[in-house]
Amino acid sequence: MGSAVEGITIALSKGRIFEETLPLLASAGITPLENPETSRRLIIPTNREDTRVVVVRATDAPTYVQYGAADIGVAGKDVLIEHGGDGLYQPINLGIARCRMMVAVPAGFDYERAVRQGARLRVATKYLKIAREHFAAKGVHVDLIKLYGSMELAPLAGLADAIVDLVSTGNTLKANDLVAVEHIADISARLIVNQAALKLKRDRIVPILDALSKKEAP
Ligand code: PRT
Ligand code: MG
Repeated sequence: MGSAVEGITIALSKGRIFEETLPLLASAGITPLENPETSRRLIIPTNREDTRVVVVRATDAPTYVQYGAADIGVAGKDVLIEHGGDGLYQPINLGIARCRMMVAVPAGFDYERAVRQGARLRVATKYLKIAREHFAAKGVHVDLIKLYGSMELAPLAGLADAIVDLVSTGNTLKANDLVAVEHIADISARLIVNQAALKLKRDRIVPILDALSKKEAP
């Protein structure tokens, strides 16, 4: 359990997760003392001496919590599906960082027709597991191409026929002449807790869960 044994360590990614988690932490009486957007420090103290925030990549939050390097973390449902739930307790839907997992194609591409005709689609995505399950359930044959970001570029550059990606405002799709053709899932961020930490540090973790549960999404 490393250095996390004594206090409470919370894993957050910078950007929308950090910003949208801040008011929730405040309701639990926790205020980080630095902003990861402007600070280069990866371990951020809080107003509570026994509580710190570690700044991780969004996709790494479940890993830190799974191994107990962080006791608590916040991760998108997308990240959790791809990671799998090993060693994680997922008690609360925080209802923040909301978006939709979608299939998108270039504006001129007749997706329905391609699917009807049983064409083999090339699909670029960061979300291999979600995409594989989605197309398998539909009985659509796909070649999945793993990317690490900027999925919107793939159809434009001729790498893929379609993408599976997150959409919130839809502005990125629009700016790249792509249209969403299928909704796969609604996504929001979840609180995750290390199962062993929940037992060993119950007295300190449960009040945090209680405070955040009061804000739980419907
Ligand atoms: O950005 P970075 O490569 O560092 O990491 P990340 O993309 O994994 O992290 P971050 O902070 O961008 O996202 C963290 C979590 O926020 C994700 O795991 C999602 O659960 C959630 N979330 C909510 C989103 C979005 N909305 C979102 N719009 N994650 C990504 N996007 C991207 C999307 O991939 C697309 O490129 O934003 C673009 C589309 O946005 P719109 O508004 O133009 O539709
Ligand atoms: Mg991002």
